[in-house]
Amino acid sequence: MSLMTIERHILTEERRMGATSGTFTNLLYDIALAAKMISSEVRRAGINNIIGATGDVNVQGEAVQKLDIYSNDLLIGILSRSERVCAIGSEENAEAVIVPEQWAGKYVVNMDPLDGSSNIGVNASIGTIFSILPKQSEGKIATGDDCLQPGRNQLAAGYVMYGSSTVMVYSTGYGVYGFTLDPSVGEFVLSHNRMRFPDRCKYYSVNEGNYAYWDKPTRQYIDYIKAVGDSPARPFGHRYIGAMVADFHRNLIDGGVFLYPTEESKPQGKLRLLVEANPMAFLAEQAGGWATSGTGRIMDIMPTDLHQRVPVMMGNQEEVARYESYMRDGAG
Ligand code: P6P
Repeated sequence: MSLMTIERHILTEERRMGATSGTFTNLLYDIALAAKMISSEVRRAGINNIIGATGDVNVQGEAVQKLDIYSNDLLIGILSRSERVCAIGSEENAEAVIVPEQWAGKYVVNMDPLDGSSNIGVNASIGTIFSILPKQSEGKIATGDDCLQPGRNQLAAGYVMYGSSTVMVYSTGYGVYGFTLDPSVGEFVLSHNRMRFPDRCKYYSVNEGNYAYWDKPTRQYIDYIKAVGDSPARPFGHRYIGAMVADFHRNLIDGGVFLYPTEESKPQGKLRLLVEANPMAFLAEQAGGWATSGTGRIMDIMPTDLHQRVPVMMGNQEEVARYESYMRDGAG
């Protein structure tokens, strides 16, 4: 039986990208290594006293979990000493981390080191999200603006889901591939080859508790997919776990859409453009889906702030198009 490990797969992807320096391959190796280490901590969180909040609040105004800090420090430590990265934009850091000249490389990484961390205490799925971009600024030392690039500039993106098993999903622009961690040997092994959204949209993922706060077109769209009907077969099932990675992963495998729309108190939605929406939008498009802010392609948005938020609807292409028609014209 020929096992395709993520390391071997990354090598084939790098050749397809025409990148031969090995730097890109090594960067993805580093992220896979960090994923294995975070997975080990997540699996032991209830034993090694790493569950729970630190008592701090992050730049997002959210309670910081111990695993957030562990994951963020680990990824920054590995990436900033890898000689492949020049700047890191993290959900946990107010400013971009600029790598010193002696360690600086040619790639930028934007990341959410531990997404959905409110799920830690209840043993529900959580994830890591990453986005890899080219350095744009002149000179060896990056600037914070190197992190502020539109999603269409991404060279690669992916996520790690710490669920019933640990799965790493990534794309370098040549399709989406999923690897399951075999803890007995510590290897990510190819388990989902060329992932594509199924044609049928089976699920929708949104926090229904916020229905009263949504704009009217969003409420009308959700009412439509909950109504009994054909073409498409409705109502869609509702699945929402409070971690974007887990909801996205289920919709990618079973067919579905994920939404986090604007609300009265969240005029730009909740999700962060650079560390959540853009990497997941890259994967959505690579898997034959689409990703919109409701009024336009997420990956075309020109960022102005490291932590700017964006309304999100992504997944099944037909449903994303339908939602955009509701947002443009009212009821479809
Ligand atoms: P709510 C996690 O905090 C996150 O950023 C996403 O992973 C998730 O989809 C969303 O927020 C959940 O937000 O308001 O429904 O709890």
